[in-house]
Amino acid sequence: MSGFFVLATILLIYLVIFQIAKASEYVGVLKGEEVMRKQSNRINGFLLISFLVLGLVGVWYTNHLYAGKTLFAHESASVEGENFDSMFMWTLVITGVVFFITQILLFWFAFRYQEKEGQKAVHFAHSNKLELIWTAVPAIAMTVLVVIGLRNWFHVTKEAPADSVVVEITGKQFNWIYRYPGKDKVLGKTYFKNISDKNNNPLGQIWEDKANNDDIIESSEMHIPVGIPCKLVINSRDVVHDVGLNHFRMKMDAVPGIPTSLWFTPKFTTKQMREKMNDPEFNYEISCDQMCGPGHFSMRGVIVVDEPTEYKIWLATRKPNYWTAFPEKDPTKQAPATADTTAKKTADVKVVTENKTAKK
Ligand SMILES: [Cu+2]
Repeated sequence: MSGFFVLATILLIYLVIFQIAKASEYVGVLKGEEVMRKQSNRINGFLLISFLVLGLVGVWYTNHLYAGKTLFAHESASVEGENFDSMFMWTLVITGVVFFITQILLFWFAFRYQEKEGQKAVHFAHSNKLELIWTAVPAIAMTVLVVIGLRNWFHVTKEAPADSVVVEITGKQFNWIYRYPGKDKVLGKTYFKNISDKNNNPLGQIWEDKANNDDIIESSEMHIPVGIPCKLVINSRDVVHDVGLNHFRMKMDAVPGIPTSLWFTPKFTTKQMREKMNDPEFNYEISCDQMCGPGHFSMRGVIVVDEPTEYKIWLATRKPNYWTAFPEKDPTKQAPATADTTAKKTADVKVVTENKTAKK
């Protein structure tokens, strides 16, 4: 019903405008075309200058409304991200200056130089000087911006420092899977046809590759240490996703079959950031920045930035995915001969016996 009223209102508004236009046309015929044109020129001039003033007030108001909430809501949480912040600032300053100059001139000229008695516009078909200015100035400005952008891009996508912590992050509909290379510091090879959630092989690890035996897989949170460069190897299991790390000012597409990578150095631990932001609930987030399907909105990942020692302890308590896929290879599940309590031994023996029975 409300749809019908909206439609009827739009139709009525259209009819009113149509009638006004028609009426003013008749008035024009009565008054004479010359008088009518001058009058509408004055109205247009006034409307254009009002638009300029209202537009500038609108620009000021939205900036006032969103100041500190969108861009630069907090300082970059990564060392490399600082470069991106200053790049954004420079881009904003340059495009801002151009915006104000061009928009003010555009509307002011339309108002100032409207048709007037005895005033005639100068007309010239060609000016080398003008052409040179309006080609060279934007070209130089754009080159500066592009060069700054490329320099920052090459910096975070180049080979990461040798002491980097490596984490592989794989997007899938609709969450993220994190993999750590384990003690050998090598991520084992994967093959997409091996991917099987049922067989505890969510990334398709090739078990013949021994580098896979100590790889740790996590799906709840990604932990990284503060102050140490972190290299992300980015993958996708299905469609194109995008790892968005707005606190660190980083972002990279996750493309199936084409691993991408970037690196950054976290400046603050999650704990420090909670104090800084005065928000005990604060978490570093991963957002999927590429529309990837109906569950896209739910691809929120959490990054926990720890002190290096905390990180080491956390990592040491993780189990390789190899043990999950092949529980019989898990040494912690096999009955240890010594150094354990009798109760534990009995429990382990029971597990082993059960396993054996299950196999039969
Ligand atoms: Cu997505």
